Formats: sequence, C-alpha cells, structure tokens
Amino acid sequence: MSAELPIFDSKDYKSDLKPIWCPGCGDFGVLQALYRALAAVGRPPHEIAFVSGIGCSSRIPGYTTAYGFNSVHGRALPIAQGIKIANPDLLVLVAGGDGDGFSIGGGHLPHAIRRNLDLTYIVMDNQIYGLTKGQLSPTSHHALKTVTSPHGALEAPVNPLLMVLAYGAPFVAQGSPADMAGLAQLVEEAIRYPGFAFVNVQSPCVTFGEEDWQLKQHRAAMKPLSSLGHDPADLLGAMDKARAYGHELHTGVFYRNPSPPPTYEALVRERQRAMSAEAPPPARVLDAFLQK
Ligand SMILES: Cc1ncc(C[n+]2csc(CCOP(=O)(O)OP(=O)(O)O)c2C)c(N)n1
Ligand code: SF4
Repeated sequence: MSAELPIFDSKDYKSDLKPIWCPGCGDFGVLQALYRALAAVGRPPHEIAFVSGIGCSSRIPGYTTAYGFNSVHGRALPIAQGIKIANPDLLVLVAGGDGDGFSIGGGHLPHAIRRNLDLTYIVMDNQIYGLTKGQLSPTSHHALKTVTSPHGALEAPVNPLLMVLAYGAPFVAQGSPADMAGLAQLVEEAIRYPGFAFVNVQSPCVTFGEEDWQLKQHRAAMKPLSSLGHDPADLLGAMDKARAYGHELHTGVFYRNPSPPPTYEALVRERQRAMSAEAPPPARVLDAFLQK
C-alpha cells in the first residue's frame, strides 16, 4: 500500500491574520509570491520557521502558517542561524527590510554568508524606512529628500547585490512583485538551493517611497537577466550586472554557485560526530579546565 503524500496549496500557508500594510504596498505581492513558492516546494507549514526583524516588511511571518518570530530590529539573521543549527531539518526563511538588513543588521550579513547555512533571506528593499514613517535608508539613492534628509541625501547607497556577491553568497537573485510569477519562481529556487540564498525584492512603499519608482515603473524598467544572455554560473558576470543596482532593474538569478559549498549545519554535525568518540562523559567535561 503506498502512503499518500499531502499536497499543499497556496492557501495552506495563509494565516488568519489580515495584513495591515497600506493598500498598494509592494509587500502584498511579495507575500503572494511567497505563498506560491511554498506551495510549489510543498513542505508542511509545521516544518517551516520564518524569522524577521522589525519593520513593515518584517510583519510577513505573521501572515503565514509557518512558525514565526517577528524578532528584534536587525537581528533576524543571528536568530535564524541559531534555529537552523539547533534543528537543521526545518526549512528556515528570513525576511525584513533594507533598513533591518543592511543598516542596523548589516554587521550580521557577512557572517551569515561566510558560514553558509541553508537559509533563504528575502529583503523587501523599498529604499526607505517605512514603519517609522519615511526616514533615509541604506539603499536610498543619493540626493533623496526625506524627513531625515530634507536637503537631499549626501551619501551614496549601499549596493546589496554586489555586497552579498562579494561576501560569497552562493545564490543571489532580484525580483519585483510587478512580475509575481517571476518572483514566486525566484523564491522557490532560493528555497530549493542548498545553502545561503539571498533574494532582493524591489518592493515599493506607496506611502513614503518615490512616486516614480512604483510597480508601474518597475513593469516598464524590468530587464530579465535571462533575456540579456547572462549565465548565472558566471560570478564575475553577476558582479558586473549587479553594479547597475540603482540604475537598472535587472531581475532573475544573478548567481547560482554550480558546486554548492558545504553548509555550516552539516559541518557542525560532522564535527560533533568526529568528536563524540573522544568526548569525556558529561560528568567529566569540566576536568579539562581544572588546574593541574
Ligand atoms: C533597536 C531598534 N532601533 C530602531 C528601531 C526603530 N525602527 C523600527 S523599524 C525601523 C526601520 C524600518 O525600515 P526597514 O527595515 O527598511 O523596513 P520597512 O518598514 O521599510 O519595511 C526602525 C529604525 C527599533 N524598532 N529598534
Ligand atoms: S509605510 Fe510603506 S512599507 Fe509600510 S506598509 Fe505602508 S506602503 Fe508598505
């Protein structure tokens, strides 16, 4: 007798909580794309842990049926890493805004990437602090006028795509909810990639974001990397395309390391196995620290 495997639908990942984002916020589209991607991957909700920081975008775990942790501003990645090391069988998703991920949480990004845990990190990059009402963010463009830069930003924005590629992220993609099917496919690919997968989503803030950088403009500006003949296995080509961040809207997979490096959680388990043979019994663990 063959066991029936459950098949999941987008609605199985939708919680009863109603999103309180402003009507038209790009994050609605990201959520829909995520439901589709999760349904395509087919892991049951109780096998998924979804961690975020603080921000409008960081509300997203609450709108899913996965285990969720809307944590502390900028600290989603360390918490997600702890969860994944403790329980490597969980599918661990991480999400937040550009402020959360590249400003206050920016110090965690290189370390999460160099450890290469099997996490999917989705940043809803709206180039502004939405939740706190429109301050300058690390991806705000030069000269942008906001409540904290009334005469225009003096500094250049960070380039998240180039940054994560430089740190060695094995999977890097960018999408927009202006192409929902394309975004769902990118998120699905990111989840399926066995290592740290980063998806930068251009997700417009209708309330505090720039009027001329909304979904309508995305639709007109999107340049799928596949149509440019880009080979996702080509790291230098990916970096070259990523340099256009802020000027061109390249969408698709920038980089997919064809030889996925070992994940940190696998290395930890291997080390544990290797050392357990020579480990002292629990009662004698502290002996090594006693003065002779
Ligand atoms: C330690 C700490 N510092 C500052 C804040 C205030 N704060 C909350 S959300 C946020 C930024 C939100 O912007 P972003 O992360 O880009 O997310 P968005 O709201 O745009 O989705 C800030 C500064 C906080 N909650 N905690
Ligand atoms: S303030 Fe901006 S980012 Fe926040 S919910 Fe409204 S549109 Fe979305």
